[in-house]
Amino acid sequence: MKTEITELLGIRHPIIQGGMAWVAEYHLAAAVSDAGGLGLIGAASAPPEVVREQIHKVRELTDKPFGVNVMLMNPNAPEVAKIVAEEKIAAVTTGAGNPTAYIEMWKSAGIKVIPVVASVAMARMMEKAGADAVVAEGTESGGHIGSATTMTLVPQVADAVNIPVIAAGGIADGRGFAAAMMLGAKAVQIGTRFIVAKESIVHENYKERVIKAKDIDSEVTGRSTGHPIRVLRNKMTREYLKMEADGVSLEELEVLTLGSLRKAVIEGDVVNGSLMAGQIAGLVKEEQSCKEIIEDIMREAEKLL
Ligand code: TUI
Repeated sequence: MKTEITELLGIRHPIIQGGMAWVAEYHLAAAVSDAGGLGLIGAASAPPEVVREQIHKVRELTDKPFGVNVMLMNPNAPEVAKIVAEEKIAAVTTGAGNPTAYIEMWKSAGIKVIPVVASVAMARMMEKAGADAVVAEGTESGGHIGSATTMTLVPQVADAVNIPVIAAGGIADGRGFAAAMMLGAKAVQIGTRFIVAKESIVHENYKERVIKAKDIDSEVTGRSTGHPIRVLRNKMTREYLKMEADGVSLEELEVLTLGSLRKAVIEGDVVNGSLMAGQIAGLVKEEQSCKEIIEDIMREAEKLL
């Protein structure tokens, strides 16, 4: 399927991978790109030199285009942004902030710039700042979220900007893909279904929680802190939400979440860890290769469209 996004990025299928912290490392990024999507390294809070190593490792595994997601709340973001420019990767996506300060540097390195936005105002601002496309990410997504749903956000962003829009949040199969196209998107960003990919290094316990998740197993922690995070319900979320309701301090809440994503992804601690996943986890039923996932979605979507 050819769209403005496949043309912009030089990829076969209009599917980009979410820049998931800890999850989106080089094995997953290379596998998604090799399968014809756009794979991404999620820089998250990794030290800048680790991001450079990850970029080099993707290049050893594939000659296809790939990107890096720069998480702007990371204190190291300025250094990561510089490394990304030096490495002249194909595309950058950004999350959890405003990337305006870096856009010129990335564009002059020939990098396609695709900020993730959660509002029409931010999408407009990014178009003015020179972005090549935007990801409109609905509140169904896992991790750090805005408040508008994918169904309401995508058509409003598509009407507001002249650059192509990529839909994210709640999409995991060909039906979701086709619906996103109907809303005006030119590609989709998928996270949760790739957590359980064969090439994903996520601990088996975490993958099992995603595969066994039901429609109502999604929870949002941290609404009171201004940094809402969508995860699957467990002991950590029950304790967190109780402490939040009791009005405990930000510092105490932070102690509970600090390192909790690493605990889940690497150690497989699905009791105390942070199981970031989107609301669509209930639809994700099996571990498949990235190639199988992408081809499944495209086959179903092409039939529907
Ligand atoms: O960034 C994400 N999702 C994420 S980042 C992440 S790592 C993390 N861990 C703990 C605390 C915070 C982050 C896990 N998941 N998605 C993209 C996204 N960006 N969603 C919403 C936004 C966003 C929010 C505000 C984008 C721009 C924005 O603008 C604020 C401003 O500075 O004007």
